[in-house]
Amino acid sequence: MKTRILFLLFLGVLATVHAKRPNIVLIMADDLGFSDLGCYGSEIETPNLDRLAKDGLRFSQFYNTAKCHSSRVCLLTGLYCNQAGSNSLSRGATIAEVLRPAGYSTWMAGKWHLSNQPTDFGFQRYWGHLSGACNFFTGDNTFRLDGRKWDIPKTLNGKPFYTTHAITDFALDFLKDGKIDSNSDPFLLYVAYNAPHYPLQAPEDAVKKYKGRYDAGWDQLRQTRYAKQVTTGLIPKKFKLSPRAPHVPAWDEINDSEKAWEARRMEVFAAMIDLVDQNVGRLIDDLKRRKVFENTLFLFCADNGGCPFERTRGRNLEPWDPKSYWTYDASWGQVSNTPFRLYKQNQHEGGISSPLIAHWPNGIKAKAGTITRQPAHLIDFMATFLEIGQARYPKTVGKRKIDPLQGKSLLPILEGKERKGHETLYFQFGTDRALRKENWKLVSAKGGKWELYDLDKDRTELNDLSDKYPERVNEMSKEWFDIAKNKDRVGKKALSPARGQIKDLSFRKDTSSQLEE
Ligand SMILES: [Ca+2]
Repeated sequence: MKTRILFLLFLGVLATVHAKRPNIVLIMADDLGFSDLGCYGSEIETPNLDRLAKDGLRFSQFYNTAKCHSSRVCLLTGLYCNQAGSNSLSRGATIAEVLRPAGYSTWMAGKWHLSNQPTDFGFQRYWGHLSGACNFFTGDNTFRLDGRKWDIPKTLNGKPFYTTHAITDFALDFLKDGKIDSNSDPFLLYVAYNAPHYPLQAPEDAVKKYKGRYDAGWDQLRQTRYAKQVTTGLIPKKFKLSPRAPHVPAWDEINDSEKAWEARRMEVFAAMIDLVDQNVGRLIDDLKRRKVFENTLFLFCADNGGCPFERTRGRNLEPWDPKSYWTYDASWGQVSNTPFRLYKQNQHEGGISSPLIAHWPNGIKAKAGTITRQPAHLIDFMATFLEIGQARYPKTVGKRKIDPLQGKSLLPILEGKERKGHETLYFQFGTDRALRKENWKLVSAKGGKWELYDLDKDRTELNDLSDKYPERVNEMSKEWFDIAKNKDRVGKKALSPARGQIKDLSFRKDTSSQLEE
């Protein structure tokens, strides 16, 4: 009898522990730079995300991989991109595949950008596009709903179709169909917005809201954002604002018609982020209405820094015309990445630094509004979810043999403690490379010369110390090649030795001839 009572008590304890496991809403924006949210220095209106940061926790040194697909692999698997088998995920288990057996419902809405589809990798439900980028008004032929092809309608739920809205609509449908309330099983909802990735497209009223706001140009805006980052304590004053890149002209030197064009494309970029924030607000409202907001771990991050690629075509069309295809380039890209250098694809801080906002009233013990300076990486999500979801990291999933977990749980940071961080953080995309070891960072752009920075003194990477500490460069580069070859298993090309010179990086291109089309 006694044993039976004890056993029932044990079951009771188990049930209570299980009841406390949080829901997880993981949101990733696309090509959104370090400074693009209000709470990271921006003038773009993001009140919903700012409130999450104010009541939760912000990271000042959170890293992605500087590129779309590789960041998604790290986020999903807790491994470095090639280590996980890159797009194929052949050596990685996904967060959905580990949380599902632990009793979580697993849903995803938005951009996939990897092999097969999310429903092949543990997500019970999925709506979105498998492609890396597509038209925000007319989509493409890669849209899927729960594994089946999905045709883009003219309107969805009474509104003209627009991907950012639609992603949220389906995320809300999943919550509704799952009958989510405070008694239901926990869920993982991964929302991958395609905004503000190009093409820069947004409904007319959303763009008009920002009319005239960028007329002062990029030089002044970088100053303004930097000043806000310093005032709010996000960036210590000792980190100087990086100077305007040599391939970007001074705002004062470009002519008036160019200024008008440049300001307009930033208005659209801002509108796209504004709309992401409004849609995050819809998710928050719904979770509150379902009385599950308090026990939901909400995470918001981005996959890479601001994008430098000039790919505009259809410059003569308005950005709410589905036939338009605008991009911004390195000039505003550098604003997005304030105060850092370089862009999407580069492993300098401008490419790999992401906002990370964490909000979870029942779980975060750090003081509301804390800015943590502890370095962390996308690979840490898996370890965090295993811990809070009481899930198991598998050795195999189906026929896939899974590599040992690389990330470390963020839970100690959420609880306001110092965690034992990563001994090294490794970065690679193409021939862009970096290795971070405590305060030291070794980095090379486009297979160019290794640069060495002391991130405690110089996070904006202005003072290259490689000539001063050749042995450290030697040691760290050896370690980079060792990880690249043996752990990440990158291809041969990515292992080519670094050259002596930094290759010229040129991004700007004149598109004014398109106006005559
Ligand atoms: Ca991206």
